Formats: sequence, C-alpha cells, structure tokens
Amino acid sequence: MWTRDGIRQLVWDRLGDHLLLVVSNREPYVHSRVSGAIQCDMPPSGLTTALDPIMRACGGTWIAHGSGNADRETVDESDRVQVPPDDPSYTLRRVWLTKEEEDGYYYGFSNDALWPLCHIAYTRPTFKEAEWNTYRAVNERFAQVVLEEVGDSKAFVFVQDYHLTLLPRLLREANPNLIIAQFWHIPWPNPEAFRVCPWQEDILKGLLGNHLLGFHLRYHCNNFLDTLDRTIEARVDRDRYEATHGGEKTAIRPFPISVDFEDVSRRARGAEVEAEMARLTKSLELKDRFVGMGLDRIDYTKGIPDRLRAVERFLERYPDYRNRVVFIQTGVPSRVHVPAYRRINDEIDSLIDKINWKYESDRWKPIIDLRGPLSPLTVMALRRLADFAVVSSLHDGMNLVAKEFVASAFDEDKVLLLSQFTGAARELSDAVMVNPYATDHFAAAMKEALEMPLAERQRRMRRMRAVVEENNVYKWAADIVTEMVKLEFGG
Ligand code: GDG
Repeated sequence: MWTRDGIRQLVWDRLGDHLLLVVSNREPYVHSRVSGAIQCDMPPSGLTTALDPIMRACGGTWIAHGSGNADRETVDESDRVQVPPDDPSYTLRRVWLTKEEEDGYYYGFSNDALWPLCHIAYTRPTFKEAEWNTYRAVNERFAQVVLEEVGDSKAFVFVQDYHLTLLPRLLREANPNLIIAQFWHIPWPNPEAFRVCPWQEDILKGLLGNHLLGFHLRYHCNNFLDTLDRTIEARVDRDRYEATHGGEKTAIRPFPISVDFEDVSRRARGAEVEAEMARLTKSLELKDRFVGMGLDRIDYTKGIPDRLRAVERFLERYPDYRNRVVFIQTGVPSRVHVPAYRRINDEIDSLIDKINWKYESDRWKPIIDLRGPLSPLTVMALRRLADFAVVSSLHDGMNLVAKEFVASAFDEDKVLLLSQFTGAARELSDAVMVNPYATDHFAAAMKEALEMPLAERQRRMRRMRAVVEENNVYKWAADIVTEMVKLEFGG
C-alpha cells in the first residue's frame, strides 16, 4: 500500500538531486480578503485535491496563477509563499495575470474552447484567434517563471492539464536537461472531435515536448495516439505507447488519479464532524428522512440538470417516497464569465424551483439547494449524512467526488450512484451505474439505492473502499515517478 512516507522516500531516492516543480493554472491555496481579514482557502478543484497531498509529502515548488484578491499581499518579494498555512511543507510561487490575459487564456481558450472540445457534452467549443494568442503568451510566461525557478539545477517539472499544452515544448527547447511530464486531467476525445480545433498541430507538438504524458484511462491514451496519427508527422508505436516527433520520444501512459484514502477516512470519523452533522440535521430538517446528495463544481459536464430531472421523475413514479426523501444539491459556481456556465446556473435554478414548487408540502421540500463553496467540514458532514450520493457526469476524466464519498463511508452503509461516463466507473464497478441521459432508468436506480438490503450495500461499499484504498493518490504519484525514472535512467 502506498503511503505519504512511501512517496516521499521514492522521490528522495530516485530524484533526490532534482528540484521538484509542479506547474498548473489553479493554485492550491487562495488568499482573499473577507470583511477586512485575510483568509486562506483551498479551491474546489479535483486537480488541487489530488496534488496537494503529494506536494505536502515531497516538498518542492508549485507554480500557479495567483487568483485571490489578497494573493499579492501574502507573498514575499519573489512572489513565493509557504503552504499550507498551518503546516508549511512546500513553496507556492504565484504567476500574475492581467484581467485581459485571464479572459483570453483561462475563460477563453482553455475553458470555452479546449474544455468543451475534450468533453463532447453537446456544448460547442468557441475558437477565437485573439484568445489563442493570449493562451500562447501566457504559456510563454509560465515557461519563463519555470526556467527562472530551475536556474542551473536539475529539475523534474510536472505540468498539469489543458491550460498549459504549449509549455512542455517551450521548456524542452530552452533547457534540454529538464525532465518533463504532464498529466491531462480531462478526457482526450477521438480524432474526429479534436480535428475541429484550428490549432491542433501546435497543441500536439507542444504536448510532445513531454518525456511522459499521462491520462486517466488507456482509452484516452488510444484516442491521443489516433489523433497524433491523423494530424502530424509523428511515428506512433502502439505496442510501446510511444510517439516520436523530430527525433524526440514521448511515452503515453494511463495513471488513474485518486484521493488520500487514509486522510479522508480518518477525517470522516472526527468528533467535529458529528457536531456538524447534528447542526445540519436540525437546520435542514433531515431527521427520519432519506438523504441523497450531489456535490459538484457547477459545470455543464457534471450532468446536474439531468440528475434533477431524475429526482423529479423519481417523485412522480414513486409517490410513496414524497415527504420521505430529500436531495441536497450543493454546488460551487465556477467559470462564471463563460456564457455556457451562466446558462447552466440559470437552468439549475429554474429546475430546482420548478420541482420544489410541484412537490413541496408544508413541512418538506424535495430539493435543498446549498450553493457553495462549503467548508471541508460541512462537505464531510454531508457525505456522512447521505444515504446515497449521485455523480451523474455526462463525461468526466475521473471524478474525485465519487472516490471521496467512498473513502468517507467507513460504516460501509451507503450507496453510490455513478455515471457510466466517468473515469471512476472503471474502478468503482460496485456502484449503481447510471446513464444520466436515461431519466427513467436513473429514477429507478435511485429507488434501487434506497431499497438495497443492508448486506448488499455493505458488500458493495467494502469492495469499493478496498479499491480506493489500494489505488490511492500516492500510488498514482509513485507510478508516474517510477515510470519517469525508468524512461529517463533505465530503471
Ligand atoms: C478535474 C476533472 C478529475 C466540490 N465542491 C466543494 C468542494 N468540492 C471538491 C470535491 C472534489 C473537487 O472539488 C472536485 O473534483 P472532481 O474530480 O470531481 O472534478 P474537477 O474539478 O472537474 O476535476 C476530473 C480531476 O480533475 C482530477 O484529475 O477527477 O475528472 O474534471 O475534491 O470534494 N470542496 C469544498 N467545498 C465545496 O463546496 N471544500
């Protein structure tokens, strides 16, 4: 079983003479001013949830966009701050972007073009040349900061996600001694979908600057190799999962990401969680009711309207459950400057209104709308209070909400309803699988979850817990480091 100490030792043994740099758009700790005081929060993001425990264990520097309104006040003269605030274990180096840069690179090309392009969830990508130019310029800015951090040292640079596709090539050209790997946190689509991107060649060449490129699933690796094959002059070796371009080799591998099972499971047992559960039970009037929950970054890929429609159908088809089940939908608004995200927020609001209006009684509302961000304590208490959780993504690289729910369920007495279109569905095959597009089946799955005998619930949850415990986030990181060392140093 991989642990925090195990990954620390591995990195120390195999890469001890290298600096460890993680580079991402999203920063793991955001400082903001709230009523005059500075507060520090972790953003609701799967990427930071997964990477923070690794950095805490291994130390090093995490380079990311400083997005908080008190971020500048909290760094030193070289834009660095030690994090986490209560137990400083690594350095956060912040990169500053102007509003225009954030607009073109983050809201524009990253989230209005690449995100819908890769998820194929019936939201059309928007390609604008000006946004692409800003995206390129911001990738160059990140490259400068990485090179400055590295100086003359040996370094392992671990790039994250789709915001930084051009960075690996820029780094490799500027400093051939760097070891560069990238993890792609979202799906990679098939070549037919990807080919609509006007800058597909630049993106692929940028990514082939990596020595190692990781995806969650082998299916995404295959899609990537097919895309390369159709798009650029690269030699694709499907047996070895390698691509060679301009004499340089990139290995393509699946590494299913995960959570710190031990930590989540331990926090779930905390006494303060019990107190928070009691508070929520009272304020949300949950006593003697079945509780379902959904927790998401509000995003059109997460299938939130589809889930709400299934709740509506459930109440319509199984009237005996009226007054007896509440569904808590918590969500953190994200990327609100992108029009598609504003639309999804409005759609969720009006669906919740409509369903509650249709079914509510004097003392019961079927859907409780808790807009986040919620504190980690409240999130944990909600997981514990829930009899079932619903993850209904239309398409999702992995989905850590599902794995966190499993890791929190130490009493094994809970059911997970999981979309078959998440990466997590490959590992969590004991979940009740749902197709979020099939509303009637989805509603029937909710009934199945509520009526599943205790022994069956426990059997399924026990098996899922064993899977997440073994394939924890430390294993994910250890597999990447081990592969990198094998590729670079032959073992
Ligand atoms: C991308 C990929 C992949 C949510 N609301 C609150 C809150 N959260 C936390 C959850 C979880 C995280 O946010 C969301 O993680 P996901 O993995 O579900 O989703 P994405 O952010 O879309 O992540 C995804 C991931 O990268 C990692 O590779 O799994 O497929 O899309 O940790 O608990 N946390 C708090 N308050 C909230 O209101 N504190």
